[in-house]
Amino acid sequence: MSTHPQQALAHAIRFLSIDAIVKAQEGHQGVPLGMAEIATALYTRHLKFNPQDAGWFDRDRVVLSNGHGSMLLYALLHLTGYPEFPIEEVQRFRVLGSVCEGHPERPHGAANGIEVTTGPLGQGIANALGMAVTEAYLNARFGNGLVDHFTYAFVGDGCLQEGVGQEMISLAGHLRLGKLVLLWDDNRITDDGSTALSISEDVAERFRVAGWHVIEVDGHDIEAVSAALGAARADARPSMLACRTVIAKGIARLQGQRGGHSGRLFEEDAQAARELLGWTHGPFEVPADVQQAWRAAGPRSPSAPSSSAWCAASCLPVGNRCCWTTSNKPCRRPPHRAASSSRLRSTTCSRRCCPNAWWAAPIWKRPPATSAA
Ligand SMILES: Cc1ncc(C[n+]2csc(CCOP(=O)(O)OP(=O)(O)O)c2C)c(N)n1
Ligand SMILES: [Mg+2]
Repeated sequence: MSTHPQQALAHAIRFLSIDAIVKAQEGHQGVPLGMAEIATALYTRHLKFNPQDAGWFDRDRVVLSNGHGSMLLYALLHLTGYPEFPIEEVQRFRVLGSVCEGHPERPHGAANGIEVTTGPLGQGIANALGMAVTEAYLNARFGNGLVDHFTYAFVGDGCLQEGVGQEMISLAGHLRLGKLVLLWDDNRITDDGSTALSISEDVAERFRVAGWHVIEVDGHDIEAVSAALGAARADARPSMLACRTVIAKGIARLQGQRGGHSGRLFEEDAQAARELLGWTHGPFEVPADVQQAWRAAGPRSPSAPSSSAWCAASCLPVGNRCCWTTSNKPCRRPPHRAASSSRLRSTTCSRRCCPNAWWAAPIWKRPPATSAA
């Protein structure tokens, strides 16, 4: 196993997932164990987010299209410090009423870090496409100072076998949605067994011919995944990282096999994984240095992300009036609420302080083609 300095961060995802699944006596370990390094690279090096302000408008979006791997998301939300995901909730994985449900559920009320309800394979990548279209439109309309975020989606083999997946590939390539990045868990296994049983085409090639930027990478190499994410963000085309992974990595009895998807895990598997990976900590225990490194991931994000900081930076005051409020007080509501759909359609703004340029900007146009790498 790798001696990368961040390897313990990935293992924290692994062992929280194993412990929660053993306790629940069911769950899908294949995704969190196979994508732990990918998620570590994304959240600690690239993602713009603020656990203390989960609904901050200009946050990067993360969609778990392979929603059966929900423990990946819950472990991340716990480790990075989202208040609704204390360790007690992780321990209640799959218990009725827990926020850690079998598949992620976006709450009706305040944002908690789950961007969208996922479960039907492929649906999440269509959701991610919609989010990326929205960002591109609002970015063109309001400018980088106000709207400038990426949409990342974790996707599995199953998502890319669904019809909706192909529609998404086609439209995102056509629209050149450069801020859409898919992270494909290319483990060549589904719950039916090897993907060779059901698909023989070159999946990455489908993306290439649709105008995507495709990078093939070892999904267990944190450094390589991080470099690929950097390249993805710099490219004007939508990007797909084909991350070669081993399903259920760390569970010797099941890894790389069909049973890795969701075969029942027992205490003995958890113990064997601890020995295999050199994890000396007890169930649901995250060592302080690892916990600290995870907690630093959100504040590390650029732009001091929070609704108030972002709003203060985005509002252009006239006198001491704030663009998004009628009072002299600082912004209370982020513009996405003030900018209702009817106002978005209008080309003029009733607020004195709002630059007409924002509203008069032409609706989003497809970016020009760039030369293929
Ligand atoms: C539309 C749809 N059909 C079937 C399922 C049931 N299902 C859940 S996971 C899964 C297999 C997914 O395989 P993959 O994406 O490769 O996940 P992995 O086994 O790698 O975790 C299936 C068929 C589903 N969730 N949605
Ligand atoms: Mg798979």
